[in-house]
Amino acid sequence: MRLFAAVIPPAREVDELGLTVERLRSLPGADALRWTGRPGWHYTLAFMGEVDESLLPELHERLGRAARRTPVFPLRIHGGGHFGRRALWVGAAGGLEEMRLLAERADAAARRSGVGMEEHRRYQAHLTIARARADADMRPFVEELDTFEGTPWDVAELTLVRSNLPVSGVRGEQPRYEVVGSWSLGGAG
Ligand code: 2AM
Repeated sequence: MRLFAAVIPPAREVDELGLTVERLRSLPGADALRWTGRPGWHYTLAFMGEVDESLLPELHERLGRAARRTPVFPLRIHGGGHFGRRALWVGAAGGLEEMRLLAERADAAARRSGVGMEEHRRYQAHLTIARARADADMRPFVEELDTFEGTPWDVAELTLVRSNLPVSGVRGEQPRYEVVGSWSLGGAG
């Protein structure tokens, strides 16, 4: 199964972001983008790709340990950016150092469980809100996001998500995400 570890923002913060994304979708050029589905909004910590089921018990154990070793930290949705001319995302602010640590620990947990992880890119906390099929000018959207500042929350869980890729062949259909595990961070209730 195709898996990744993530931080999932709470409903209230997702609602706030939803209002801003609605506004972005009314800007010129928005129709050329494929907007990601709000139920799937997440900050990826570590993308694992296809993971053999036999690795799951150890993976769960190690992710639990990675979570416990990382203290609860504050986070808020903040600003935005783009990767090339194809991906538009919102960023984060607050406990970015703790978030990077959690991402490294999730990556190490997967690696040590036998998951073939890709080489690290520099960790950049981002939540993808739209992708472009062809090169697009993301700047007007990023400018609009510049002043976006979400309500802070405490990140208290590391979540393991399964991504079910669309099988319909319908253009633009989104993957279906399913939470398959979650672990409390250190000190979380
Ligand atoms: P993205 O949002 O920047 O596309 C599920 O696919 C999640 O894992 C997405 O948030 C995606 O990041 C992230 N991811 C990281 N590396 C990936 C890869 N090689 N293939 C697909 N998704 C990847």
